[in-house]
Parts: sequence; structure tokens; C-alpha cells
Amino acid sequence: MTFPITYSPEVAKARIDGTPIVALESTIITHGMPFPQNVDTAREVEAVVREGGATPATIAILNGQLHVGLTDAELNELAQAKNVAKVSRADMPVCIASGGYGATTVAATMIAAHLAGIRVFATGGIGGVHRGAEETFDISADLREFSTTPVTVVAAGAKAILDIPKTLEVLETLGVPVITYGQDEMPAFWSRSSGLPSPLRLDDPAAIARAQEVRSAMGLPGGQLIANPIPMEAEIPREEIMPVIEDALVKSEAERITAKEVTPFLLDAMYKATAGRSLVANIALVKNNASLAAKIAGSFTNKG
Ligand code: PSU
Ligand code: MN
Repeated sequence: MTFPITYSPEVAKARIDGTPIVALESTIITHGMPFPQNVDTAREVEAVVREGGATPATIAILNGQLHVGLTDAELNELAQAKNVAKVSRADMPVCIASGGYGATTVAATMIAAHLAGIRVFATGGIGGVHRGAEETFDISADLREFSTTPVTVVAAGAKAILDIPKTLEVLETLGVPVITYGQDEMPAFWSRSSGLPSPLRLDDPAAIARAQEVRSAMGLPGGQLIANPIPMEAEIPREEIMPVIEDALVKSEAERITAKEVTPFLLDAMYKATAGRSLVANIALVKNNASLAAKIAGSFTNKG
């Protein structure tokens, strides 16, 4: 039995034609950016994927239906909807079964992409091990997803609101390839530099696609994390962003923010503290990731 999926007209066509498709997540729209920048960015990111010769498939749950590819009207509706759940692996079946609205996280988007036969997905940043995880146990379900679901995810590295060394350790334990594109150092979302070496490096999108194909051909489950540094002109240097992050973390502790609310809270606090500059950087890096993802998607030898 195949799981019922609603495809947008352009994704349905790409599937028939066997042309490359790039999946996009929707939590970044509903919980990662304010309106109207969220819908503008979502449209721009889709345009970048098209310019790169691939078809964008934004993934979300609308009215209990799993959508792979949204029409412009659906995208607009989602960006303004109020009661949209942030849906990860654990929440996804419940959201669908109860006829709800859900924005998919990295983990849930990987699951949906795989169900739809899509191998590449572009986003901003992934979830990871939160600072203080030794107390809170707050480790994103995104990390484990990479060890089971065969989708290559292009992100700008892990945000420094997380504990990046611990995030890398967990990915290593789970056997997940962390591959930085074009530099030796692991990027840190708003900054090109994290101070940490990247476990792996590849400079060629075709080599990235090939690595995923080899991984699957060897019978190894799971995907790959591609860390793509933010474009130079958009980056906020580490010395500048670190104090802002520290402040946001102090605020989240003072307000006792926990669980799923942590990431959206920190992003919002940073947006306010940087007078919107963190968002400008976020938009630039997502578009940059969409462009690389389109190149990778076009490099898979076996499209199906
Ligand atoms: N990073 C961002 N913006 C986001 C997220 C991460 O820059 O919106 C979202 C992604 O959807 C990611 C999720 O999968 O947050 C991780 O949430 P948590 O830490 O609760 O697992
Ligand atoms: Mn969490």
C-alpha cells in the first residue's frame, strides 16, 4: 500500500517526466520567520530551485492531507494560518489522523520526501543538541532521522544557539556523514566559521549525489547532512552574533521556555535583538542552500 499524498500540479508533472525535485520544509515558514517575510522567502526559495533546473516541493499537512508541493494559494494560507502545529516524526501521523494542519520540521520533511521518492531537501538550519542537553535531554529528532531516512539535506550548518560540538558527536555516533561544501571548517549558520573542523568535505554537487547513492547501494540506511556556508556578503561574523545568542539563551531560561518552543523563541529573540539582520542572513542562506540542492538533485544518476 502506498501512502496517500497530494502533489501540486508541478510536482506531479516532474514525477511523470522524471525531472529533479527538491523538497522544502514548512516549519521555517510558520515557526521560523514572521509574516510576510516568511511567504516572500518561501516564494523566492521556490524560484531559486526552479532557476536551478529543479521543481520545488514544499511539504506540509493541510486538513489532514500530506501535501508534497504547495500551490501559491496554499503557501499563502499556511504562512498566515494561526493554529499550525510544528510536526516532527512523533507528531506527524497524529496530525494526519486527526485532520489537522501541520508544518513539517526537518525530520518530518525527510520522511515525506522519502515517501514521495525525493532524494534532496533544502532548509536553513537543522535541529541539534541544545546547550544544557546534559540537564534537559533536548536533542532534536532531526538527528536520528538522518540515520534512518535516505535523504540528503542541505543546511547552513547547525546554529550556535545549539551545542555544535555535541551535535557533531551525536551525528558521528549515529553514522551520519556531515559534509561541508567548499571549505574545511564547519559553518555555523549566520557565520561561515564555527571554529570546528568539518568531519568531511566535498566541493562537487555530483560527488555529493554519488555519495548518497553509494550509501544506499551499500544497504546503509539514512541520509547525509550537507553544510553549506552562508554567502560571504550576508554573513554575521561570529564575534558579532555570539553575544546576541548568549542574550537570547539567558532570556529563554528566564522565561522557562522548553521543548518545541525553544527554537522558535530563540529565533524571535535574535530577530528583535539584531533589528532584523538575523532574518536577512537567514533568507540569504536558505536561498543559497536551495541553489546547491537543485544542483545535487540534477546530479543523481538514477532519478527514481
Ligand atoms: N532552524 C532554523 N529555522 C527553523 C528550524 C531550524 O533556522 O525553523 C526548525 C526546523 O524545522 C527544524 C526544527 O527541523 O526547527 C528543529 O526543532 P527542534 O529543535 O524542536 O527539534
Ligand atoms: Mn527539542
